[in-house]
Amino acid sequence: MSVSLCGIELSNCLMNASGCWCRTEEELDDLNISQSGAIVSKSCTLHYRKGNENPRYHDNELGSINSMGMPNEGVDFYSKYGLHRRKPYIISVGALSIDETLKTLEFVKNYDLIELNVSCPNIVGKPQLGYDMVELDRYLDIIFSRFNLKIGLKLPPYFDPIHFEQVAEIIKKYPVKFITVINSLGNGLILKGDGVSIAPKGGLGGIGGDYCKPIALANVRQFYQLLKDTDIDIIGCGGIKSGRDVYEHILCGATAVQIGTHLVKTGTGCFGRILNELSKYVGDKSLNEIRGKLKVY
Ligand code: RRO
Repeated sequence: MSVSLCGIELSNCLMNASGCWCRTEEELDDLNISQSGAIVSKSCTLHYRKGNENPRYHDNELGSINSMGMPNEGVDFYSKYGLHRRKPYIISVGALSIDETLKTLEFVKNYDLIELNVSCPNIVGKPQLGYDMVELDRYLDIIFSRFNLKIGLKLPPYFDPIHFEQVAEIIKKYPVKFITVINSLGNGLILKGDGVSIAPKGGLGGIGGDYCKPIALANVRQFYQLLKDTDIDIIGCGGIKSGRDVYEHILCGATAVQIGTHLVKTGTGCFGRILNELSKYVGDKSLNEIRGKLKVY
């Protein structure tokens, strides 16, 4: 079940999605002793950030909605946590302004990989960078010209073939190590009774869980095909709650996967159960043999 992600050995292909069970020291400690193959931190900023007003998370039987607003302890905390971990550690950095991202990256230490989050849908007044091709290109140009770090990108869901092509072309210009697809489906709405279920932005928030799986699989698949001639790894994220879901992400081209809503709902025990289920689909093959082998007509 072990995999190599960007040259780093993981005991298995499962990890948490950034934002899920990874903000506080207690949560990170839970991940550290869980059966996940790696830990991903909450997307961090230069300083502590309170985030949006409550209630800001709600779930139902099909998934979740959140508008957390990137609450986090600040980069120094997540960097220092890297000293304690006993498995590969990915620090997620929230891409707010370019100036802040540059300053934050200066402070990132004690990590294996950086996941640059260019897709948070919940910052009031700030569009998702991943949907602005010109700005994304400019942003990456500045970052990669200043830093020689192992950086991957957390991308928003794309829906149109032309957007997949445009993003893939931008990514290929830079030494991007991996992409994580997808972040939550931005600005959805889940009702609770006759009203909204969360407070910020009039109830709009990022949608996770079962709602996301078909879109996540399509994003993994499309980027797998478009990035075939590179060594950029793909981390699948969206709608994973069983071994079968992981298997589907790997068939579409994922090297590793992240678990979000299901982890929040059920806790870190889900990693062991999902691994057990996955082993039945994988049999005596390696994950490398299965990756990308989606059958098509
Ligand atoms: O903190 C959040 O509101 C949040 C972030 Br940074 C993100 O990338 N995706 C999401 O659904 N919520």
